[in-house]
Amino acid sequence: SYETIIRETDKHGIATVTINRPQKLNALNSKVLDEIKEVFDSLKKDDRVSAVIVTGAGDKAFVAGADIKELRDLNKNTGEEASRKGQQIFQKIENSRKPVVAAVNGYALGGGAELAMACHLRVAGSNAVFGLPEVGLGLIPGYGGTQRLSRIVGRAKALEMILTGKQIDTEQARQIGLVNSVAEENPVEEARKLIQQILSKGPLAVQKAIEAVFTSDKNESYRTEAALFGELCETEDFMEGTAAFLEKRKPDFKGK
Ligand code: CO8
Repeated sequence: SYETIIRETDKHGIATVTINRPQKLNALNSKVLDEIKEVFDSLKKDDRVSAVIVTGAGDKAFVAGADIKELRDLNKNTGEEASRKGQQIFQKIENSRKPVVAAVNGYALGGGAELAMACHLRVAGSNAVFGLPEVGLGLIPGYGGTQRLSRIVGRAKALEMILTGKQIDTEQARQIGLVNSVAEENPVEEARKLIQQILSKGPLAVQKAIEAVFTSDKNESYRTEAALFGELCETEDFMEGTAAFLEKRKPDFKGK
């Protein structure tokens, strides 16, 4: 039983994890992160589960990012720690040897895009929106996004998205390879079809293939991302960026 997550399993052993805070566009507060950790620990141990779909509740958002209200209290140390903690939770998803597919149904921004990128594959509905808006808050992505986006779409496109914070739609995301396939109707059903193709193959080969593909990703770069994220939490720009979001106004950055 979870407060912010719904976990279901179908008769084929495909589990669905739904992030369930629709009134806040499924933003990731500490409770959601803790529950993502718990649910992936339990899915790993559950022999009835062969694959996992991650999606968001409601028809507007997959996940609209880390909860900006909670971000406001961070300083250099707690910012670095929070980033490391989230990175490690998302690493659990990537480290799953059961295939994990994100079914992106609406906004996947900031930490939400990072959550989708930590999944092995991504399927999107026609209303999906991807973006890393952190620079607009005086921040950088802190849940592995600076590393994973480059690996998925290449450094030039990744830098463009990270530096401008611009949002892209489903079709643009498909063109750059951020999305593997587009659902005509329901992205969860499309993810299920993709998973069924995978589950018809040799199960051990699928596990080893995931392990082989991600083997080079365990390096210091995540630690650096977290340290830089922490440094930014000490700046006036960060205070201004997050305050501006919550006050629903444009930020006035001073570069300090
Ligand atoms: N955090 C907290 N609350 C949020 C968030 C969020 N990320 N996104 C939406 N909400 C809330 C809104 O405040 C609003 O609440 P209320 O009704 O109480 O005012 C409710 O959800 C509905 O949102 P809107 O009214 O804003 O809906 P709109 O349709 O007008 O806009 C958007 C939708 C465009 C998605 C808009 O909500 C938005 O821009 N959201 C923020 C997107 C964003 O900047 N995300 C990045 C956050 S930073 C991040 O993810 C960093 C990750 C790394 C962290 C590492 C260490 C901690």
